[in-house]
Amino acid sequence: MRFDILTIFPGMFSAYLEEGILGRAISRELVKVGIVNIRDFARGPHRTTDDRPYGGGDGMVMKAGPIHRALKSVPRVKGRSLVALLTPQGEKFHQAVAWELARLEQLILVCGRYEGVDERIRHLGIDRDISVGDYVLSGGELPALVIMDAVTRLIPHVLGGERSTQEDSFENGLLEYPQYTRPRVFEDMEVPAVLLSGNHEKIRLWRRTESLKRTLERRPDLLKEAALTEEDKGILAELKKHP
Ligand code: 4FV
Repeated sequence: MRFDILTIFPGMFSAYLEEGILGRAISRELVKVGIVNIRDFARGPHRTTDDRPYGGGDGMVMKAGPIHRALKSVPRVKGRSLVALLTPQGEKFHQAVAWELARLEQLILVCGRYEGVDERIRHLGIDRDISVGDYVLSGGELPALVIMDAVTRLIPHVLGGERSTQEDSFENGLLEYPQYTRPRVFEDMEVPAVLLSGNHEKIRLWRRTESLKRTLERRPDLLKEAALTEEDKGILAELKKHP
């Protein structure tokens, strides 16, 4: 998978691309990342990438020209390639979208700054607008990193044998169950005995019950979409009887 990032702050990415799961995926060439500095495609003595909004108002708007030229400079990978603009006005990013994007050969992410980008850039090669959440950030760089992280984890072999995404929150439409590790007692709090029992069926049932309980308490909206088994429905009925 290849990510190409269009930004006026390329330095914001370096550290994140050298560390952790993303850094390792890049060093193992499971993922390639190209960073394009939009300012390199700006013209004029000051190579400006922004200007005042037509119609007045506060703040500045990113000019279409530098973004358009930067976008045209990105070599397209054969196969499925998509250009997304990160914006609060976009479709909401969630795990199913991450899976969809993880099936691409190339994902090009355009990071806005200032009050946003000139609307006309949307008609010049942007396939989708994506939002990582209903809040306003100072730029699209963090959303780009969020999407790169969530998508990279889903690429085969990135997580390696020791880890699969199957148990992740949202993977099965539910929140994940509580996790514990050594020491067995911490601050007088003991690890639930079932987890030390070695009884895999009991452990599986406890974890499923805890997932359903936590989802019912914190995100009941997810239960509508989740693929629930008859066993799940039985557990939920019990949970609702004894909240
Ligand atoms: C954002 C979001 C976001 C808005 C104006 C960048 C900022 C500035 N992007 N999900 N939430 N973008 O807040 O994706 O240009």
